[in-house]
Parts: sequence; C-alpha cells; structure tokens
Amino acid sequence: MTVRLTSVDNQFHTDGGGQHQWAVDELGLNIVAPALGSESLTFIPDQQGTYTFYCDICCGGRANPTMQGTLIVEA
Ligand SMILES: [Cu+2]
Repeated sequence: MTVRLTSVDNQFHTDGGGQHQWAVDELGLNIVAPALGSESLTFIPDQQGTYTFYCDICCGGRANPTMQGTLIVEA
C-alpha cells in the first residue's frame, strides 16, 4: 500500500514550520510532509492488527488523542 501525506500549512505555521508527520510506531513507519508539499511511502504490512498513527511534529503526537487515527491491517 502507499500512503501519501500532504501538508496544507505553509512555512510560517507555528511549531514545525508547516511540516506534518504520519507515524506508526509498531510498524516502524514515518512520513514527514514538507510545508505545502507531499511525501509518500509504499510498504507491505507484514502483520494484521490495529495501529495508531499520529503527528508528533506539531499536532500533539501520541499525547493528543483527538489528533490520532487508526490504521487497520486485514488479511
Ligand atoms: Cu501535524
């Protein structure tokens, strides 16, 4: 699968200079999108499960449950 992360914040955004992140610790995944840009990552999940993704650059990271999402990997 391919995940493409896009930041709609510019370089003047406080905290992180417009960068955002998509990180899944359990799968060792980390994408950082530049200000007003995109970054992609293609990977094949090797284990089923439910994983939390988050941005730790400016969105509060794992400590902010309102800014987290869930990645579900099924067979
Ligand atoms: Cu962010």
